Amino acid sequence: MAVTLVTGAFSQGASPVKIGFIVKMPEQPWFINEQNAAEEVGKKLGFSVVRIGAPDGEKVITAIDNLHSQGAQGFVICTPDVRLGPAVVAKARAYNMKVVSVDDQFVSGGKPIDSVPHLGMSGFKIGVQVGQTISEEMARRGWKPEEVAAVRITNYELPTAKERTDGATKALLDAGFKKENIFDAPQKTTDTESANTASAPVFAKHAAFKKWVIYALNEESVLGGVRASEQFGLDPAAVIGVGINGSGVAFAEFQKAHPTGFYATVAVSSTMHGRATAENLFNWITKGVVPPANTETAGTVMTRENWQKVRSDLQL
Ligand code: FCA
Repeated sequence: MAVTLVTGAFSQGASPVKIGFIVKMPEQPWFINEQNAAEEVGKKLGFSVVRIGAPDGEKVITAIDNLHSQGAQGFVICTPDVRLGPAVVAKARAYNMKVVSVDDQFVSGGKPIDSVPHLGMSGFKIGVQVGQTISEEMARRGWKPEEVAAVRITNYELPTAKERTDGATKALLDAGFKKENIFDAPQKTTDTESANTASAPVFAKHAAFKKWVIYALNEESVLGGVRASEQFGLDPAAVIGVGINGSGVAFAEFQKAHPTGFYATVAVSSTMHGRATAENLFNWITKGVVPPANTETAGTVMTRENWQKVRSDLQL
């Protein structure tokens, strides 16, 4: 009779697998969902996940130290600053920990760090979906390009953010949007408050425009722009804001009794992002399977009409 040897994470004597899941904005529904999904797959496969919020570089370094002292063998990270890459990689190497990045890819000398396996959305394509969705809705409302302005909320320090807004801009211009009617609102951080502060002066400065479209790297930021348009006194029907993510932020807008200027969002499965990166890291730690170098995920347009279906299709 054949005797099967049990090997792997749970064979006798092997230490249990523990990973960190570090995110830059732990209060954003996108990241909460990613961490939840990582925990869930951990329960299924038998590893534990330490949830960490690290909004700045110092917290990232402390987090890695803490993970190491807790015996974690690796971590998934969405860094608060992509330029922390080299420092994070050096620290992980010194501790012999494995690192996988999610959403925001590390940069060194202006180039992505290819040696760290990465999973993130295909920024440019998803941006194009944003621009097309705006253009289609403009056409449906019968808006003429010369009477419409755009608030482009930008974050050019973050490559995925630039890709997304570049993609949206390209699609808008291709559809006949006037280049000179696009106004930039550079935000400092990728959240609602920073976008609100950045976009408020744009409406005031270009008050001659009565119809506006708003886009950014994510729906939190678009929401900041939409709130600024409301504060400025624009009617929701005069605003088309299209975000990216497909998280609780969008669901809350779609559930309001009356439509707001937040017209749509391009939903991406944060559940899949959290699950896949955690599982990849686990397989790397336990079986030596190196995760794919770069995985790009796709998006689905979500509106008030279809949000519940898209939400359930993407397991959000
Ligand atoms: C960036 C954004 C997040 C989310 C993620 C996929 O980190 O800040 O909101 O869009 O990419």
